[in-house]
Amino acid sequence: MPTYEVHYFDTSGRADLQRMLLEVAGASYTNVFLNWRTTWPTVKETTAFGVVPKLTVVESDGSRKDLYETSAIEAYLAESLDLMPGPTAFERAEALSVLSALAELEDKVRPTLWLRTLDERKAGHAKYCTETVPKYLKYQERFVRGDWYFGDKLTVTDLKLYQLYLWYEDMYSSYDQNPFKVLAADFPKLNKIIATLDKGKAGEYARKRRNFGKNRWIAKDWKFGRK
Ligand SMILES: N[C@@H](CCC(=O)N[C@@H](CS)C(=O)NCC(=O)O)C(=O)O
Repeated sequence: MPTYEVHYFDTSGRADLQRMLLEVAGASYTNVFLNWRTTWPTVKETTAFGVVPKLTVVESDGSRKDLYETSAIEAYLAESLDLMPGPTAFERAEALSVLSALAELEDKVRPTLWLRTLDERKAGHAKYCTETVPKYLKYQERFVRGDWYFGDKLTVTDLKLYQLYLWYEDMYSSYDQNPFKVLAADFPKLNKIIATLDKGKAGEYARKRRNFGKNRWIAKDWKFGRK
């Protein structure tokens, strides 16, 4: 069994699902934290595309290889840790399609995070929660084929959904506005997946090893900030 290193900043961000996959599969991994001002400028020049996360795979003979780009790392870990559906390449590609659609929904909120005034951010988040999220989740709810997205097997798609839910908890729980909860009646299958994961290893990861306490949501300002 290889071991893994997740190279990223000391926040959940784009490494969240990768760490969750490793935790749920019981794989051995370490977080290698980068510091934006001290280590990152030098490390940046050593990376494939100038950005992280980077996943380092350390084989049992000590050899190492590096993988970049969030979606590629997630797909690789899902394959390697038996968190892809099957039995054919088609179902695996379907899983990637679910990940792509959920990542698109996640990306839709990013511009709002950088809006300059409090009123702009509040309005941006309100529109996102009430208009954008329901539009996307309607189709996600239809896709679910059993207790999990792909029937009776837990896959990376379920964990991606849970990771998105956790991000909404970070941002919206202090105002009781997590759309998964506000719109619970519209998304029973999605909420069932979330509730099941919350009780298991993914929930334990979320409660004990996900929040590094540095980059936190500042509710009164509707934005993330450093401690
Ligand atoms: N397309 C990349 C984007 C990664 C990305 O934007 N990473 C940010 C942190 S979330 C980063 O490395 N920023 C540092 C920089 O741009 O110098 C992916 O999906 O992994």
